Amino acid sequence: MSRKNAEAQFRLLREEWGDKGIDLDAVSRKCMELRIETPSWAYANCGTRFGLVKDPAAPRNAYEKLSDGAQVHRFTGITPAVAVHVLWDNVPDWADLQKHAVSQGIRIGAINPNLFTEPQYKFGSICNADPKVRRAAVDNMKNSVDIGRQVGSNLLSLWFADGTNYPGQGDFRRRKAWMEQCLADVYAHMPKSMRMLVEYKFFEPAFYHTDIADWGISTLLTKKLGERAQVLVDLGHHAHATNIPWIVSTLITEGKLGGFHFNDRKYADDDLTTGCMNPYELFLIFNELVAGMEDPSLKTDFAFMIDEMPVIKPRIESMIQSAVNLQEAYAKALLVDRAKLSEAQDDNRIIDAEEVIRAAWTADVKPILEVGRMRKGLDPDPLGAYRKSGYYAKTLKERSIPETSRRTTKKRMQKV
Ligand code: PSV
Ligand code: MN
Repeated sequence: MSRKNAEAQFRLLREEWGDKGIDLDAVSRKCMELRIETPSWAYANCGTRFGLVKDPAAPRNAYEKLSDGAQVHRFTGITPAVAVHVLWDNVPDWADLQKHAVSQGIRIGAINPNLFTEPQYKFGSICNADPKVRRAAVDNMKNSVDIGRQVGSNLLSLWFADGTNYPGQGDFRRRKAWMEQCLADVYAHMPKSMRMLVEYKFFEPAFYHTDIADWGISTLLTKKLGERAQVLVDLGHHAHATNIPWIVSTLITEGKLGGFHFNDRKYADDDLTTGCMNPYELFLIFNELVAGMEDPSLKTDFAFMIDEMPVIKPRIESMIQSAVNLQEAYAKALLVDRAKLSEAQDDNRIIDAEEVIRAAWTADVKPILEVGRMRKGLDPDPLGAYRKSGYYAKTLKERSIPETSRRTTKKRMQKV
């Protein structure tokens, strides 16, 4: 849509929603204040267990991953941080990597220690029967806490592949005790400004049981640990038909919703573009988030992160799509007439309640977001503007040169 058309449409919508008591200028502003982290691992070459899908323009090290992440922020204006995986993104000097990020207009976000790739974790990390492996896992997490301290990141994001494949393979009770001890040790090492987010996933890589399989066990663990330990909800980590909006609402009331790994799926943990399959569910999740944020009796601070693997899509474009889809879901949730909804709920007027939700869900929010971007000096169409920027062609050319022949990045790189 042209800039003029967007403005004209926005004015019409502003009048329409203004009559219903909703301030579209505020909605547009809030949507531009949304903050979402993108994952460093989504920019790199990634694949499935059937093989790696290579992109010749893919970043070759952590510096280049952050440069790519900066592009998403440059065009969307809402993704100013990139989450890093300690191991996949290892660099000799994290402060230098942060300096690079800042020079690109972004920063390092959540620190994710990797507790599953190395051979020592074959039988698990914090639930491993071998105390030496549990110690290594704790040290690895403490190292991530220290990296966070160094770069000024306040989020330690934890996911454990721990589980068993066969009945009888492990002792559930002993594993739970080991897990609690290890996490308490790491929690005590965190500075007061840091939060620990504990992610759950019901299966994979383990196929019989997983030690942190659902939000129930994450909540139990984080409650025992303390206020700065919270649950991380990854949208791909539930059985089908699980009501995620309800989980979200419940966690908010308990002060235990720490953040999200946004993505979408058709089958299991597909890690597809956020909002590509179940946009209505995404909107319903945001509906609960907004309800929670607008409730003065609740304390909320959600870390919004994307966790995707754009295996066959151009990575930066895919991230822009996800960020925009998230912004649309948020915009729609801000349009829900909460007073009207509450009245209909109290009177058991089911159809009226549902119609309030549907009025927001079916609203055209594109002009609201386009105007919001223009007011921030951005192009109203982030994907189109990125495509026109020529960044992909530029990196394709640069990154086709073997890295060993490039002095600067070679010095910095340790592991892709
Ligand atoms: C596990 O499936 C997960 O969702 C965790 O967040 C990991 O850190 C991430 O994917 C990348 O493998
Ligand atoms: Mn995840």
